[in-house]
Amino acid sequence: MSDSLRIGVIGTGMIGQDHIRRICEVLSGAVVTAVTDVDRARAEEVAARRGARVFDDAAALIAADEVDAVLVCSWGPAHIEAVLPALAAGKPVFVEKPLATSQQDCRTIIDAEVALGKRLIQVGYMRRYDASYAALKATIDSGAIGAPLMYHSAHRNASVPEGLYTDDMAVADTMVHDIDVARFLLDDEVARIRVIAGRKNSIGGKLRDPILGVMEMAGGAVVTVEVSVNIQYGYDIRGEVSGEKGTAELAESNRVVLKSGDSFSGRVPADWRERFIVAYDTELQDFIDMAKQGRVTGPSAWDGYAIQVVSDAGIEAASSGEIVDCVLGDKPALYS
Ligand code: NAI
Ligand code: ISE
Repeated sequence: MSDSLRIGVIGTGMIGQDHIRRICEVLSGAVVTAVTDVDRARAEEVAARRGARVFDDAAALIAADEVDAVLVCSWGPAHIEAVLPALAAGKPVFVEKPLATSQQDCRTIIDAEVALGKRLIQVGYMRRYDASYAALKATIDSGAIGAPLMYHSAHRNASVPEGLYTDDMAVADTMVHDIDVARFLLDDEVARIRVIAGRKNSIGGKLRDPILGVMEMAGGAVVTVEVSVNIQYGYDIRGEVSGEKGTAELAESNRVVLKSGDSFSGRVPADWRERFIVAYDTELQDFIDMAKQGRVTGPSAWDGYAIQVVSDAGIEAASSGEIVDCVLGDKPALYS
């Protein structure tokens, strides 16, 4: 391997281009040598700007000598067709969330990685790399608030593309991040979930918005997650853990509180690219640093699978109104 990790990017859409920008302009130790996209013109435009080569498809890109590691930024249903060949080629692979779009596909990926005997997959659950979430986790682990009893999360998007964003996506595309954070903060798996939809935000048209997910962790802690996707005022991410002898919550993410006249105010981020910009940088730098050593340590295929199980259960719970169990089965030793 050359000094720089040579990365091939599959999917040059919104987040693919954002990750390419950070690899080329912000991070160290890696270069983008190859890209592919089913929209060839888009891949060519990005490649021309970044000095990369365009490949016909994911298989050709993964097989290329000039690709040491793979970044999968295509649509969710296409993730598995890139992750499995990358594993078979023994190349570290960073795959954007979700790992795959069915539990069976996630299991197939886990089986392939377990058969390989080492971790090569990192899933793009970037909140674990956010300094505020890391501080919240450290506070819980320090014992300062005693045993955690409840975690309250709010995940509010200013708006979503009308007609493209569906009811199920509120769970499968958006709540998945909060599910990951709950598992991370509480160091536990989700045992069951209920999803409540009350009064609709009329701005969202027919969309079932907002929703409230209520989860019970295996150890008994309770998690609530508000997902709102038409909140208008910005991208507002909140989290508070309530423990036996105290509470700990994410601080506001803006750096300055302005006091003027008789009020105070601060900026609300526009979207996830602004709110989590440093977390995305940190997760990818971690991937690059680890991949250069031939291993991967970030959010794992098991995390991707466990989140998919809860996401599927959440979608079922939202349509049935019932409490749905989340059954994971045995966790392979590779992920312990
Ligand atoms: P996008 O639609 O802007 O880009 C996806 C690109 O993948 C498109 O250019 C499309 O032509 C291409 N593509 C689709 N199938 C392909 C295939 N089989 N081979 C090659 N290219 C293919 O979508 P966006 O927003 O960039 O999302 C991509 C992925 O990133 C999704 O899985 C999404 O959930 C995830 N994402 C993660 C975020 C995070 O906060 N971690 C934020 C936004 C997206
Ligand atoms: C998007 O796909 C993401 O992953 C963002 O992090 C999330 O906040 C947003 O709701 C999703 O649509």
